[in-house]
Amino acid sequence: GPARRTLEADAAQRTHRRLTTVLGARPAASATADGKPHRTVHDAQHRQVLPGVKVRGEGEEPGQDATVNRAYAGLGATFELLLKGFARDSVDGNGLPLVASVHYGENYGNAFWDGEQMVFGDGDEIFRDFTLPVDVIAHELAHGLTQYTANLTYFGQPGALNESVSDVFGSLVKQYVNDQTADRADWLIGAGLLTDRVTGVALRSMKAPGTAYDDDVLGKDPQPAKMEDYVRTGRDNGGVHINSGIPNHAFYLLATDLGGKAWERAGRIWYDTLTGGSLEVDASFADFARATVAAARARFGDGEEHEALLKAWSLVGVPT
Ligand code: ASN
Ligand code: ZN
Repeated sequence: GPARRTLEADAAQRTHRRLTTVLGARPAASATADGKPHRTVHDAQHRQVLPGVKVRGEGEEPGQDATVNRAYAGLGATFELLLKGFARDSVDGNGLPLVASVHYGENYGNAFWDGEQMVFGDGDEIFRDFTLPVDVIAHELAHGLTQYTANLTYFGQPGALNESVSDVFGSLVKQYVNDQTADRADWLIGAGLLTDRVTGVALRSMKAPGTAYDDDVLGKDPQPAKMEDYVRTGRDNGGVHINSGIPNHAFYLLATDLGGKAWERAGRIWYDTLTGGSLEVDASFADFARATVAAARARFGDGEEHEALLKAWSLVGVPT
């Protein structure tokens, strides 16, 4: 059959990634730090050259291209959750303009954050247009949030945490735009992205990692939900899109145990952990779990959040 497909970073993406480390003092106020989004969407016109032709700027009316309009709206939704949910002005906390390029490459079956902007392909025989699921848009933008905060190294456990944080904020943005409580959310990442040639419902499931697809071309969803099933591999940057299932499931367990809007308490604990400055760039799952416990205590005291959090990490086999 056809070669197995994955969502690993490809060579083009590695070339594009220009990771910067942002350390030290809070940046000075910038002209764009005004509590409003500053979005620009470009059309790469099926070439692999960035950013491409500017097609929609902030405040401009929607045009005819639904992909452009979805990217613009997805950037806006992510900006809004950061601002309203966490009082953060854009991904850098300082009004960073949000830039996306759509129609990247020919039959390009992926989307990515290149260190400076988001990039979306139109898909192929396996994946549809990557702007279709708002959680995928938010996932890519959340890579920017992580870059500007904990800057988790994209390999092994810190890499899987980097991936998981993007899934968490991706899912939270979807729940926020749908005004959904944790019990009503589907906890899928990329629902509606797979074409009808693939047997599956999404890219990943935070509720039931390992069950999103099972298909001749894609193979079976390889995600574990707990430490005893942790996958040791050199592929996919040491399994960053695989082992992210473990912290993803811990977040799901916490959010559904607490109930209500997931961004208000579970999401706040993850946000505080990511932005609090105590995480090392090479944090392990256990380091991250302990940092969430400290963040929960600082934010909510020793109440039900703390108890639910210890239970969630214990259920996935990560020590706190
Ligand atoms: N879409 C993938 C992601 O955001 C691309 C990558 O970075 N491997 O994780
Ligand atoms: Zn990612």
